[in-house]
Amino acid sequence: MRTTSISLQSIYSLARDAMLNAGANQENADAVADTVMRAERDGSHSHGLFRIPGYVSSLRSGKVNGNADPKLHSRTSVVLHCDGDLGYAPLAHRRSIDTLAEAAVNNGLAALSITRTHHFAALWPETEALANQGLSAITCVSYMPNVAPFGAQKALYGTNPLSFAWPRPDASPLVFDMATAAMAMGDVQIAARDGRAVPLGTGLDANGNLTTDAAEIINGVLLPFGGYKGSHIAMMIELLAGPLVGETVSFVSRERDTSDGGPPQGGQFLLALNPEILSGGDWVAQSEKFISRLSKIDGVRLPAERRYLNRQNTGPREINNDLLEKIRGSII
Ligand code: NDP
Ligand code: PYC
Repeated sequence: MRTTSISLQSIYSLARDAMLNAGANQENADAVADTVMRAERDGSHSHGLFRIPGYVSSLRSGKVNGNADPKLHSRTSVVLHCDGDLGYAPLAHRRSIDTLAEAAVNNGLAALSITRTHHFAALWPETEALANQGLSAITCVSYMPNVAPFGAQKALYGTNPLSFAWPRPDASPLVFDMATAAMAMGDVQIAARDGRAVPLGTGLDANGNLTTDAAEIINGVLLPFGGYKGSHIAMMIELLAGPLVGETVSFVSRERDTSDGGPPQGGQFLLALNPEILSGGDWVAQSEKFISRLSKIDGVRLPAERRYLNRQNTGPREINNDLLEKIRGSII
């Protein structure tokens, strides 16, 4: 794989210029570019610049509103709703997360439903931001069908990621962020692009056979992680990120999508929990004792550790040459 070394600032500028050029206004372009730059910074490659061609396609097709003006309002003191105005999710997050945090800080917990949005990114930016305000957080989104429910060979679920974060007063939050498919589709696509095999169990080819060939899986179907248990978590996410928040499930998202290469319209569920109020104040010593015990076990590493380590490196990142050429070529 041939790559070019480019600075984080240049990654941000490239993403922003691609978005502006495809019709996004400054605020929407900035919100997406910042998310993309932070993904590359942390080594979340399948959700960094790799996604820009899809972001651009859906702006150009008119499916996604590049001038979205997401509106947040309170349904109750602990239930907030953000109408994404058919834009990309990062601007809806910018306009909602602090208010969600404030509601959870004051009331012990709060939920946010986001509708009419297009999510094409990692989820850790949302949960990490809430944990940085002293809260535990859970969020999930669905997508379009590319994962077969356990026992099936046909897709019904999206790759449906789930992220959880836990606040640590003297350390970076504990965060996991994972697709409920055996592998995120973005990583399968990157493996196919780079000619790499994926582990057996990742997915099936178009004939329903297990394969390690990433390209065959793209034409076939992904499997859920962890057999029927992961499958049920994917099912839960369909309901939480769809009907619960006033949006829809992956197969309906596909039916109304224009197949322009970008993400479909969908919803997002976020829950913020204040351990200070829920525990009555005695939570830090207990959770730190647990995390310390966990991290000291031989062979264990904490989720997010890899990303935090990458984040310490402020130098340039290696970006695939074909991808760079494609993004630069899209900026007319
Ligand atoms: P990974 O399987 O790479 O990682 C899942 C989680 O497990 C991460 O928190 C990761 O931490 C942690 N982890 C990985 N390896 C280990 C290990 N050896 N020991 C302990 N913890 C580990 O992620 P996925 O491929 O499942 O998902 C990638 C991204 O794709 C996510 O950010 C997800 O949000 C995004 N996605 C977005 C979708 C959308 O619709 N918007 C759909 C599907 C996926 P660390 O990061 O530190 O490695
Ligand atoms: O990697 O599966 C994925 C994915 C879907 C939408 C955004 N990322």
